[in-house]
Formats: sequence, C-alpha cells, structure tokens
Amino acid sequence: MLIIGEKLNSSIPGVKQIIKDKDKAAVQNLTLKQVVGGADYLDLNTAECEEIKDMEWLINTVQEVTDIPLCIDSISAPVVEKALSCIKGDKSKVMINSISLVKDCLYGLLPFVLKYRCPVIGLTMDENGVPKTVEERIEIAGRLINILDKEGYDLKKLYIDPLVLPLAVDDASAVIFLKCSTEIKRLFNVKTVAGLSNISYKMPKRKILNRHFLTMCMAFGVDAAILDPTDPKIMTSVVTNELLLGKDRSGNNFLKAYQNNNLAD
Ligand code: THG
Repeated sequence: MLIIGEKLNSSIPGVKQIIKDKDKAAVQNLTLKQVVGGADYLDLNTAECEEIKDMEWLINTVQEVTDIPLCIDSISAPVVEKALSCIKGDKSKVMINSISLVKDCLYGLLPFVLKYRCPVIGLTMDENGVPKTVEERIEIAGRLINILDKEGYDLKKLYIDPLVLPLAVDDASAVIFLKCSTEIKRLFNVKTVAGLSNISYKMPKRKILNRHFLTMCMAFGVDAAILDPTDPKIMTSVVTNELLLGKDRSGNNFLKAYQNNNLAD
C-alpha cells in the first residue's frame, strides 16, 4: 500500500500553530518522523493558514531535510501553481490532492495535472457536495475518469478517493467507502485512496478505529492511504496485512521490520 503521511496538515490545531509560528524545527521533526516511519509521500495542507505563502514556506522547510515526494493538499489553483514552482526535482512525482467535478477545482487544477503528468487524487464529489449513495459516487468517478482519459492523461497515475466520512456523521460510512472502492476498481480499473483518519473524527480511541479500518481497506484492495506513519501500531498493521495478503514475498518486509524492532504489538 502507498503511504501518504498526514501530519503536516493545518487542520490539526498543533500543526496550524507551528506553521503560523514558522517553527522550522517542529516542522522538520514531523517531516523526518514520517519519513522514518515509512511514508512514501508527505501530504502538505495550509488551508487553515495563509494558504499560498505558508505552502511555499512549508515546502521549502520540508525540502531542507528530505527529498521524499510531496502531495499538495489544496483545491486552489494559485496554491498548486505556487507549490509546483517551488518544489525541487522531478515535478512529475508531485501528487495533486485533489481534483473533483467541482468546476473551479477541475478547470483550475487540470492544466497543472496535464502539464506535469503528475499523479492526482480525484474525489467523487461535484457542485452538490459528496453524494450519499454508492451509485452516485460511482457515476461521478466515471465522469471524472472520462474527462482525464479524453485529455490523454495516463490513468495509471490516478487515485480515485470515494471519500471517507466520519462514522460520527454516518454509521454506514466505512461500508459505503469500501463498496465504492470495490466497484470503482472493478468498473474502471483505476487505483483508489482513503483519507483513513477521517473515519474516527469525534470518536474516542481514534487509533483503534483507524487501524481496524486500515485492515479492511487493505483486504478490499484500496491502493493508498493518507494516515499517520508516526504511529508504530498502524505501520505494523500495514506490513502485517501485506504479508497476509500475499504481497510480501517470502515475508521479507515483515522479517526486516522484526529485525529492526519495528513491529509493535
Ligand atoms: N481525502 C483526501 N485528502 C484528505 C482527506 C481525504 N486530506 C485531509 C484529510 N482527509 C486527511 N488527513 C488527515 C490529517 C489528520 C487527521 C485526519 C485526516 C487527524 N489527525 C489527528 C491528529 O493528528 O491529531 C488524530 C489522528 C489520530 O488520532 O490517529 O484527525 O479524505 N484526498
């Protein structure tokens, strides 16, 4: 599973504060902890701050200590444009999070997706928000995929996100997400991604819910997750599930994690 580190997100109160304070050491500490934890990408979100200026500062600060690929979590074209202009190295590795059928977002961000041919997350929502039913979300995914395909975009780089709503909002949320992901993969043969920690919003013992939902997502073939890679138990769950699902040949990664004392029970 592709791991996108969630921690550099201004919707987390403590993180909003360290971005506001321009606390370089704290940002770089969160950066390196996620890299060491096993992130493949780092999600960057400054929507709760001065979004453009702070995105530039955040990217520069992160890039001082790592060259891990970045996932730009913004629906605003000027923010994504600024981010792409200050990211060093191969811009075709930058993940854009996210486009959708919301017109401003789609037409604002599509030019950058097509120019740099970068991986992109596509949300199953439109002007009316996130539909309640599985069928409507699948229909939106189909329309989005069609648009990208017609523009000559390589659909192997697309991650459809059927949207994880909190269980506190809808007790069928996890089931709806898993049904959408399964059907979207079957019908359109594209990858899917989960914003995992959304599931536990406003619930106690969030890490338990996140971890068990991760196992379900992996069993249902979800390809990528935005999660907390600094949580040793969730990262243990990732390697363990990969072994169980036959995706870790000879158990090499599981044994390596064991030898490095990285398995938390
Ligand atoms: N889809 C896409 N992008 C997204 C989301 C999505 N970006 C934002 C969000 N949803 C995913 N990122 C987060 C980041 C942090 C938290 C939830 C979602 C969060 N963190 C708490 C914290 O760090 O304090 C608690 C986490 C915990 O206890 O494990 O709530 O759905 N495409």
